[in-house]
Amino acid sequence: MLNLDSLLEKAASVVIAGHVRPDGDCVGSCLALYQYVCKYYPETKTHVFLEPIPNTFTFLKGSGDIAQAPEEVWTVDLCIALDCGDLSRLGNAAKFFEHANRTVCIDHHVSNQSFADENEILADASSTCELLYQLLPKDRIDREIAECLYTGIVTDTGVFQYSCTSPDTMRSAADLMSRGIDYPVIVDRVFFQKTFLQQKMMGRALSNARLYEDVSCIATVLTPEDMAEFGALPKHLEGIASQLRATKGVEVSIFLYPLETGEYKVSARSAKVVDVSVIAVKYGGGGHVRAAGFTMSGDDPWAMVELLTEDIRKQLK
Ligand SMILES: [Mn+2]
Repeated sequence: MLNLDSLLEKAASVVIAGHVRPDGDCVGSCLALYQYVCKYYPETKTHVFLEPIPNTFTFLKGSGDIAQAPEEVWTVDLCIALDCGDLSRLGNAAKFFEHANRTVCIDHHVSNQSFADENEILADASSTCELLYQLLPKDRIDREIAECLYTGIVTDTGVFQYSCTSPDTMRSAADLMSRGIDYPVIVDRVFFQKTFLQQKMMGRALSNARLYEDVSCIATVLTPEDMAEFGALPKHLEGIASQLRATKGVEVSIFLYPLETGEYKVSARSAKVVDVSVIAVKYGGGGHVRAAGFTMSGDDPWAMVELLTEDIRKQLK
């Protein structure tokens, strides 16, 4: 297994970064490692670069130190990418990765091609936070680090519900619970609480949904008009893809929403049979067997859905 301490001991400067549009596993793993480096390597110049994080995660220690990767790049001794399936998904922080003296990648995306000098990729791990928990010395995980790791595990397992949840996941989470974290509050904040605007967007997304019974698929689209009507941003759409997937009798759920670039972001989920990561990779995205994402361009999002139902049909044959 990757020995993080042997790398950190030699590094005078460290940049920690995660994927664009950071989720709970990305924020949790980056902040857990950031706190670890700050606490045990106080002399090291440490930065954590992420795109703006959802407000949900601002309760985690160190979140106030997160910055967006600056335009001007400098060379650091060590750049660590977390929860990031490929280099381009690091966004602006990719430049720091490319200029770093040494690079590390810690990730659980099945599509990860091991793009760093040192890679710890475990597709069987529920989350990057579970993997990072395995890598960190247990006697050095304090309550605040445990909060970050637990948050990431809760996010990526849907509160220990998805099939990525293993006995090892539960053992890791159990140990983290024993470190004094307020786990009911974390679960409620991270997974269940929604703002009024988020609830309204959920309602609109569900009422727009269409059922494609021949391929056991439910799909929905939020249009730029839907977004404008409520003044909604992509960050207000958390949880919609999972809610769709919970439709009885449905194998695949597809959720499309517009990005500022004019493209559509596609979130795909599956229940048992279809490997949505295969579909995601076909369109230049990535992810996991049961949850994957990518972008598509065009004017007619429902035509994109039609295209995707053909990809599903091929797998169902
Ligand atoms: Mn993850």
